[in-house]
Amino acid sequence: MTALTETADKIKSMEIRGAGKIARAAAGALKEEALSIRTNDIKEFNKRMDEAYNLLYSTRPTAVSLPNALRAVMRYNAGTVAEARQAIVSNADAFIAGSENAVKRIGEIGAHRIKDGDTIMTHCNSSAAFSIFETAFKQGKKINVIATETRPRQQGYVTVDFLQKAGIPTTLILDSAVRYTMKKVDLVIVGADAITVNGSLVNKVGTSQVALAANEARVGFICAAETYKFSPRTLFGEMVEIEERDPAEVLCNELRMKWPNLRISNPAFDITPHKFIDMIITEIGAISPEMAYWVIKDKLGWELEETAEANVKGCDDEN
Ligand code: RUB
Repeated sequence: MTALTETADKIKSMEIRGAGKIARAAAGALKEEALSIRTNDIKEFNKRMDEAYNLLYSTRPTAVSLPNALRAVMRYNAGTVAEARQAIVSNADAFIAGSENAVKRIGEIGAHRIKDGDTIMTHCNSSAAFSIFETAFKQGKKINVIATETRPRQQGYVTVDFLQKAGIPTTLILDSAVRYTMKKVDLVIVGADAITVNGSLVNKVGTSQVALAANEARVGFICAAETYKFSPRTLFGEMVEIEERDPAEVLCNELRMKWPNLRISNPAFDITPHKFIDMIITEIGAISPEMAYWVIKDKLGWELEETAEANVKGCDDEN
């Protein structure tokens, strides 16, 4: 097993999970692959890198950070293998460092939104959301974080583990207790797998229910998202694919055999409409969801050009 296939397997099996970590791991795997390919033939090298790209791309479908990271690393135009290798290594290093800085900056910006004594609800496990909690706590704000269990993979336990290790007062609740508990909450902060061009949020299934409950209770709903989680392809009308996962995550084998005709649906993510989101905290600032178009256009402009070119090329091919 190579470093590349090992990373692809870990993303697929969710040993590496969470949109930011997936993106950084994929960037690192492309770098390792570039360093390990033994050829002086640039065509052969490019072919092997394309295969690596495709393998990583196919691991999980929803987190837009993954294709954005892969494309950022694969932006090279080289005549020799040495040049190509150098460009990939420097692109990957820049992406990973930029991503880590973005999470840190989101923590600093987001902490301004937290008041001393706030009770904050979160769902699933998000490094960007945790960065905000940790920064606010280190600033001396006395916060209490309510973490949902997040069935079926219990990412809430990961969140609880982070929070407890950081010494932050934490309460764990069942997903079904969100609405009942909302009356004690001052603010909701969640992460993102993707932000669409109209500012809607794709995140762990159940996020939209948390947002609805927050809206009903007039509780602010904030999303923490690095700009590489914004989806350029949604500008061209493409939808973000919602990952459908194994029914075995929902019901044990014994019960599935007992009810052989039972259908099980296990979507891993859902979509929170922009009207339920008060603010998106990015590394370039706290913005309203309506500004998603500008982030895609200005911050991911290069990505957009390439997507547009690909679309035009696709049309020509069909004509
Ligand atoms: C993880 C999830 C997280 C986002 C943001 O889903 O929905 O909220 O990925 O995380 P899964 P981060 O566990 O299925 O990957 O802020 O760490 O990028």
